[in-house]
Amino acid sequence: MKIEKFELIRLEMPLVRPFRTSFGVEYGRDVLLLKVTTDVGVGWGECVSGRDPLYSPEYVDGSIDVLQRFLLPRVMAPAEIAAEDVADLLRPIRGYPMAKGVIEMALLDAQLRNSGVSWGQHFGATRDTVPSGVSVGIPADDSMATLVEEVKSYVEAGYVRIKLKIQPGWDIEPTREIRRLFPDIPLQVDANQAYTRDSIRHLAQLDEFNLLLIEQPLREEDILGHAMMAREISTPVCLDETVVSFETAEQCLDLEACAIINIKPGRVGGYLEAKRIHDLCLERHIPVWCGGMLETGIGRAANIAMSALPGYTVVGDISESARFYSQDLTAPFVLDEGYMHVPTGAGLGIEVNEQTVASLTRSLQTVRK
Ligand code: OSB
Ligand code: MG
Repeated sequence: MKIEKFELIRLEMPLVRPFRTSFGVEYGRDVLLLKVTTDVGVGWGECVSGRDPLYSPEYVDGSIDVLQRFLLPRVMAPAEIAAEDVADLLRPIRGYPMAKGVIEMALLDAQLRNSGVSWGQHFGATRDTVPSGVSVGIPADDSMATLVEEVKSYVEAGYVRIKLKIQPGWDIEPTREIRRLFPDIPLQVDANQAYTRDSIRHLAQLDEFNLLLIEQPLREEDILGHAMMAREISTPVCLDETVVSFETAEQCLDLEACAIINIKPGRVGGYLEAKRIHDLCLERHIPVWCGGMLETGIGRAANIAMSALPGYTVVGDISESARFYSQDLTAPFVLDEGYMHVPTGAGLGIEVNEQTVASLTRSLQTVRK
């Protein structure tokens, strides 16, 4: 492919309700899209960095800066490029997996659209629908009634798995209450690094609730601490933030720091790296699932397709557009009896509504070759 230009499009997308985790509250998402124009057509990518560096060190202004200063110039240097070349070309630049991943995503979309191959076909999807789970934030008013109301609405909508966000002071009791009211629903919790090794005995109290997993209880760097916790509690430990690459995934498995991995393509530098981690886990019989980063329909399309790969045996954070947005940037993704349909069109298989994008755009920068 020959790149003609990149467009960095930054939008403000209001959330249908505030999303509160152990690291903060979000009222709207600061969305960064990357549109590439090439000699074979156009491609879209969605960068999953957040407004502030709270989930990971990367944040939207940082992603934009590193894209403009270092990443886009490097991918535009060769006369021709394929999506498969991007990771190696960008390896000398440290960090910024989300910014790197969005370049690869946009180029792969252009490439696949041109060859008539869907995201799912390209990566080896084996199913045409995937089960849908939903991540439930900590209530803005700290009230159990609010949590119960929200969970109830998702169960009624058909979600087949519920994930509760927890933090010190909001953990055992809310989980107990949701388990009491929904004795059979597949349930899991996510701490986003909010605990220390001193909390292992405390978190062992979750063992009685028959949870699918506990996600990222300790600091990102604390692989050993997770291995210690995994030995002391019966709830399976799942890692999210810790797994920033194939190599960290391999170390976590070798050290038995987790029994399950949440693969977020943006966090590991893109969908190709996500596929490598999937393959490793499949070979080692470690179940994986696809996490979410409040994606619009653009990122959601790709995540749904990845979730249809054979190793994704745990329900992902694959909710419908309306879970986060009243107006999506694509035709809305909707639940069909608890399942989402894997897009079948070429590339991401979605059409971006450019009018909606334009109406929500706060800044647009064009980088030409
Ligand atoms: O830890 O999984 C997480 C959202 C933003 C940042 C981190 C996380 C999340 C979620 C939302 O849990 C998942 C989704 O997009 O449905
Ligand atoms: Mg998580």
